[in-house]
Amino acid sequence: MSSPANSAARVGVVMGSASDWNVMQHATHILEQFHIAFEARVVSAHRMPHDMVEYGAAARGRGLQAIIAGAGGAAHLPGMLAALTPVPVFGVPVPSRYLSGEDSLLSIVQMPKGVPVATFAIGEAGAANAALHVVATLAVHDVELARQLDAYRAQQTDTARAMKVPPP
Ligand code: RP5
Repeated sequence: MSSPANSAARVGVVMGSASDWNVMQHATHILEQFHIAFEARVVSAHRMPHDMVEYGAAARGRGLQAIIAGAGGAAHLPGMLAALTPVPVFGVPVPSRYLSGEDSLLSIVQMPKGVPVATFAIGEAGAANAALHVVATLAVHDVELARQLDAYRAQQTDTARAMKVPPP
């Protein structure tokens, strides 16, 4: 994993708690696969609000091109970061203990007009897809990354075509 303050990072992967890591690591695995420099750290909206403000305010100046933010429950982190920076924020609802992440999803997706958060599915698929969406966004201006994304999709198609049912 990249260090907490990686000056070369293009993407910030932040989460409300270390307990979110099991889900959020699915985003960092994708970024690693595509060789995109990232930093990963805990930035809790509720337990360290001043750090969150600092992180959001500094994001553009530090050269971050995207922020993937995961949180569970009253998941304010993605929306607050989106309020603090023009850098695009990709929100991942982390499954919560009592409401299975539906609370996280609604907290992240229901942003007021003017401050968007691109919101993904609850859990691992959402974390991976958030990173893939970052890859697709960066690939618009990066031919090599676009080639890698095509290869990733082609591989996925081959895997699906090779599937047999019932599974062995
Ligand atoms: C949120 O509260 C975090 O994003 C996490 O999903 C949830 C629970 O945090 P812990 O109590 O496990 O630290 O802020």
